[in-house]
Amino acid sequence: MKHLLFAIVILSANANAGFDGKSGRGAFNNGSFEQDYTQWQGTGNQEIVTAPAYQVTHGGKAVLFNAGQTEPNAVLSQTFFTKVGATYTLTFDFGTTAYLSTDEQRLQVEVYNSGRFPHLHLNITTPIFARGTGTWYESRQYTFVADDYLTTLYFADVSPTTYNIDLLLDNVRIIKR
Ligand SMILES: [Ca+2]
Repeated sequence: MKHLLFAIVILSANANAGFDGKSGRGAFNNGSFEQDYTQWQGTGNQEIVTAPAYQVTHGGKAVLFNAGQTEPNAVLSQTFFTKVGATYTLTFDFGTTAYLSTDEQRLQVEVYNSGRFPHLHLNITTPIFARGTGTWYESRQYTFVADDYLTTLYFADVSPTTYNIDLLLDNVRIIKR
């Protein structure tokens, strides 16, 4: 009887667009940071910035890492429901804003399942270079196959320098194919 009850609870959670009221977790959400850090866990040197003071790629807000010559040490993650066996596309825009710099900013991207048997799907470090004074964005896209009902997307600012240069992130999308 206990097993039957468990199965019913899981089915109803899936029916409600994957939102679990108990854990507060749901489908991937707020990838454009328009609700600030809602759904995200963030530590280290990072903040929400708004247009037009900062260039963003979607809506009116983005995340800025290592601002004001602070150490690049930020970590930002979101855990969300996935369908076991489904293929997902992760897409995001990341940028650099700089003053008289051609230095590099570097973003580490990890995707791992966060259920009973933690397993890494993706671990990539991707660079973006400044071209003087201004702001430049690029997009990246990766795919992964979920093998758990909970998946975590993790970003880390692993930039080699902070001097007159910052890292931006916006418009993170996770789409089931
Ligand atoms: Ca945004």
